[in-house]
Amino acid sequence: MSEFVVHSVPGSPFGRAVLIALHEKQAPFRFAAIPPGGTKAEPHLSRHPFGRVPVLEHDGFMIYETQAILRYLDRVLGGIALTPSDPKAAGRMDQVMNICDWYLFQGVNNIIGFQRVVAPRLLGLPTDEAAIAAAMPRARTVFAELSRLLGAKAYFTGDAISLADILAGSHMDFLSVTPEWTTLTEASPNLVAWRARLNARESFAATTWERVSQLAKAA
Ligand SMILES: N[C@@H](CCC(=O)N[C@@H](CS)C(=O)NCC(=O)O)C(=O)O
Repeated sequence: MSEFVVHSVPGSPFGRAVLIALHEKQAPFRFAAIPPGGTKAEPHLSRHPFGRVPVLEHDGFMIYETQAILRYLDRVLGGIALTPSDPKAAGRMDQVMNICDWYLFQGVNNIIGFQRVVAPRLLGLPTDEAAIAAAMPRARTVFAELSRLLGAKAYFTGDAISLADILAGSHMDFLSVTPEWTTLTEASPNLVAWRARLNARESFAATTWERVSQLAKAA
């Protein structure tokens, strides 16, 4: 099997989802850290013209967009299946992944996560409390809907982890360090238990921001 190279930055929830999938598949990979400011410059723009992460390189094949990468990995790698065979469960998986891209990231994580974590920690910028307050109604809707879709199940599609849990779990874990997490999960203890279930997995433990930073330093 040719080498899997993940071009990303430590801390990126999208990048982490790819690393989690590789761990779930027990596939070796190399983490190629992009230096600060490097996402909007060459050589990264040749990999990803929109200047974002992650990008996966495999066997001369370069692919970006996290959902596409996750599905590619699930197709080319053996081991644990990360897509349910039942069409309804697979449909639910796809739905949750799109909720992650369109509603959980856009307008929630890219505001609350950015203002609480990225701005102060990485950019030395003050937190814009008004932006966070404005994002809360949408965040409440997203959390309520994810809680409803999860229901009493262990994972979004049933008893087994799927790509939906990997993508949603990565974003939710990023948000869990913000003070808003407690407010947002007050009415959804199932999401809190689900996150604990995910964090107990080796794939999540091995891909925390700290662990990926260590990987980046060692590369
Ligand atoms: N639709 C893209 C979104 C990727 C994305 O927005 N990644 C963020 C980091 S989590 C990013 O690259 N931000 C711009 C930057 O870091 O310069 C995907 O699914 O891969």
